[in-house]
Amino acid sequence: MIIKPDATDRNLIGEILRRVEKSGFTIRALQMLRLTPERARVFYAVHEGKPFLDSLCRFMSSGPIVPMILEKDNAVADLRALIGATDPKKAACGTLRYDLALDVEKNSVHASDSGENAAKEIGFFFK
Ligand code: 3AN
Repeated sequence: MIIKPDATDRNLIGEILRRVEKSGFTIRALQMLRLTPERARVFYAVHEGKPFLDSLCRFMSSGPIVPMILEKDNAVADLRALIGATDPKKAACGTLRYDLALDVEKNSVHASDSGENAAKEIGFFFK
């Protein structure tokens, strides 16, 4: 999972970690860093060609982010249920994005969408 710049900017790191831990996830590693736009583009390579990619890379490099490694049985599905849909307007009531996200781009958190992508994304941020 990654806490995105819109959330670090609004002092929501603690609130997000509280929700994640309360939902049964164990934080195994965590750091705070700032990406360059070029590094953000490598991270979001799957979105190459999408109209929102340039703006997304500018946003993801606009301030500090907090990538972390989370552990739980069924972690991928459970985390996506906790955070809600990509667009907070479509996210279910009570989900993290429903409560905290600003819009479809500034949606406060990123979560891996499969075990395979989680392994890749962990390798991107952690040795
Ligand atoms: P999720 O983060 O829910 O897995 P993805 O992987 O489809 O969503 O999209 C990656 C990121 O790209 C989103 N978190 C969001 O910041 C941005 N994004 C996705 N769709 C749009 C869109 N239609 N307009 C603007 N930004 C978008």
